[in-house]
Amino acid sequence: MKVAAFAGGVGGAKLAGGLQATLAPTDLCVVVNTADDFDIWGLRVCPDLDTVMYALAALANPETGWGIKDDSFGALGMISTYGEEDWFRLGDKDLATHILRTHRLRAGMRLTEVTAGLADGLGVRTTLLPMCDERVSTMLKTRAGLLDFQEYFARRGQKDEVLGVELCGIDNARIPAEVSKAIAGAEAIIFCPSNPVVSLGPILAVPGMHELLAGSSAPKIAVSPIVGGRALKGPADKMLRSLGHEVSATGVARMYSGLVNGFVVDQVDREEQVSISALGMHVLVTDAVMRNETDRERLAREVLRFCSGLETR
Ligand code: FO1
Repeated sequence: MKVAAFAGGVGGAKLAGGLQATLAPTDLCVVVNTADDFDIWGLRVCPDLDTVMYALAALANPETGWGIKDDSFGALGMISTYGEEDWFRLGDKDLATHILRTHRLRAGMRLTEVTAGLADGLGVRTTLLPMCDERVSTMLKTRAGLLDFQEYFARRGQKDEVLGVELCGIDNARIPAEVSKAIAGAEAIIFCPSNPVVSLGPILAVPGMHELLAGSSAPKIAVSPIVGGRALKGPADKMLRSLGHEVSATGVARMYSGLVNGFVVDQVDREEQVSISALGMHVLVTDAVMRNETDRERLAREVLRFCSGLETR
């Protein structure tokens, strides 16, 4: 089954890993959020692309979910010695990725091509695609002012209440041909359990994305990133609340209403089956929390089986 998956950071990377382990290598394409990307010390950093890439290359740091396992921080220590702030924890091996990415982008390659080259270098056979080649930046309205995403996320530790979200540059973003092709050719489209506002939100906001999805007759399913009223990881629950959404699987399903025809919830949220079905979605209730590799593969298999079932209905 040819699958296109939409993913943000750590939650998306986990399910992408499970899908990769389950599918034939040429059958999976992961489209990743790039609105968290930013520049630091002249380097272009793409945290979500790297989080997914390292997970698919079995290089991810198991403690954080982002960065590279067993990385060292010698360069960052030296940068700090020079008097720069070190709140964004870039490891030595990770730095190599950003140096090469920046070098290749400056040489005129598209982010799509650069990402393919880096993933290939790490032996990743899954197709990894940025949502667009243009620069898009998530900016968050808070009481402390308009914050750049990483300022909010990594520097200030997600403590600010998010009152609004702006996607700077989104109007100029274009769906890359590779993404159009992957979605048009997909036999299942999966929204990974990523933050619906700042991870999958930007992917869905690329002009033409809704139309592209609507043009596909493939089953489309989303996996809830909210379990028992809480985010599996990160600030999604706080963000949903402050932006006026219901903090529940149903709340997320509502945000994807008209975009997906299937929704996956955890056992603890089984009672929400009724409210989600009322949105016109088929519901799969399962153990949706991925604690380890076994969980990832099991969930991926169940999700794919769910998609096959929707196909034949
Ligand atoms: N997240 C943090 O909370 N603190 C960090 O210092 C940090 C460093 C970092 C370095 C490379 C990378 O690829 C990701 C990194 N992240 C860090 C994660 C990143 O900010 C978030 O995962 C995403 O942007 C949200 O999906």
